[in-house]
Amino acid sequence: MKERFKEKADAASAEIKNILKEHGNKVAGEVTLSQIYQGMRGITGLVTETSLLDSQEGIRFRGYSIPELQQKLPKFPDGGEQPLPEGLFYLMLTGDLPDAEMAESVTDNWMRRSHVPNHVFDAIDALPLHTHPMTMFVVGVMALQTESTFAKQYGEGINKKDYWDPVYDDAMTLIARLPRVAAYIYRRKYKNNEHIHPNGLLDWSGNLAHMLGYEDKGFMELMRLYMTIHADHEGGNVSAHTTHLVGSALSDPYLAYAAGMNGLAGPLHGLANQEVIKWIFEMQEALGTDAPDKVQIADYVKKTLEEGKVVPGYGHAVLRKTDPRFTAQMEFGKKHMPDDKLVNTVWNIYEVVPPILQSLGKVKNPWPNVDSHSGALLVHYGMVEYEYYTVLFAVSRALGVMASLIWDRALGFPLERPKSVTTKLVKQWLDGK
Ligand code: FCX
Repeated sequence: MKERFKEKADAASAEIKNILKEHGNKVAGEVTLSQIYQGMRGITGLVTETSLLDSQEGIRFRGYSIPELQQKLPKFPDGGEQPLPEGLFYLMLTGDLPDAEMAESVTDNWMRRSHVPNHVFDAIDALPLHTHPMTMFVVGVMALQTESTFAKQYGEGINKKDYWDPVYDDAMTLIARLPRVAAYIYRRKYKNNEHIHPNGLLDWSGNLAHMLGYEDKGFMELMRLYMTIHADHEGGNVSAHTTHLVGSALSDPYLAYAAGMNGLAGPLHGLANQEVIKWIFEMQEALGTDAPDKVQIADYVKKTLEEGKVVPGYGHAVLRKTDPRFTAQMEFGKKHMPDDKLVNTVWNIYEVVPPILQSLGKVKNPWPNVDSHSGALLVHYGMVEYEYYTVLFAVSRALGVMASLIWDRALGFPLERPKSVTTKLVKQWLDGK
């Protein structure tokens, strides 16, 4: 994989140099004052090679939609139907679809790198048990940073042409170690601090499921799907953009990823997956039923809005249709648990919420995003500890942001530093000064 990547990156680097030489002054868009003040929506200002988001169609990874990935990526040998995220990582990094052998070599590589040093567990253990799992996770990642090859080689004076190499090494090691760190947090916080040794015969996601304590083959398949669909969502979302931005200061991959995951831990981004289940549980309690009907759901949604809160799991900064990551999970639910009450409630919410949000007249996308479905599938298999859910999102997101960070360094992208203004200056512009 590494050699293939290097070939591709050298070719892409030469191509980009030529594009910039010939067309560097081409105007790619204009910026309005509203965009400057309102979250830079729609401003193109980043290059991210691993995936591209279309507002109508959803995400494509190197040109492949989620259904195409489910069809074309290698599966786990014992009758697996969901794609192996190892294959997705290979695809995002090299641009090529891997065969089963290539995906397996990624699994083996990560298994070899997966030993987590003891001080990482000590750092997590130093936190009180009520600490949020995402805080524990980021502390664990920061403790892993002691192992950074990039930080070490930079300190020794590496040539900038070679930055990508230790970044590749760090990215691979970091991804390899995350399942153990994530499982350790889960077992410490919720399962009496009783830990489960890795199983070297399993794939990256299957082994995560095993170390979490879930041996059900359905849960392992869910983890493969989950780790694939949450991996990447082009470059402008908070976690990907932050990782890229911090990495541009030549902070090593551990520092950059930890920064990105602090962004994922926000309720408008990845934490929405815990908020959805929390909100549904609260609704069930308020209504005194675990199977509310559509009228009851509609009333509860209106109450949520009247209290000045968002409906978690709905809306998106870029998407304007139902998220295909939602649809992939709905199909998984229809196949594996069609009669599950909570999953059916998620589907009823899907029928009720969009028209209500549309009627507000200000919500640009009334449709569900990835987070509105994921929790109900986890609850089905017994994982009810919803505060933990964003950690699973974070493990998956490492695949996309690390593949992109390797590309960033291979393409020699510089320090990111956009211009900011003051309102005083804006008023001077408006006065024509
Ligand atoms: N419920 C209630 N109001 C909503 C809403 C929702 N689900 N989604 C958007 N709105 C509101 C906004 O709060 C804003 O109100 P305001 O003008 O009074 O401030 C207005 O509609 C316009 O916002 P809009 O332009 O449509 O959306 P943004 O691009 O600003 O924000 C997010 C996008 C995702 C942040 C927004 O839709 C939201 O808060 N959704 C709920 C949280 C969520 O599910 N986040 C997960 C997103 C994603 F999938 C992920 O990162 O994991």
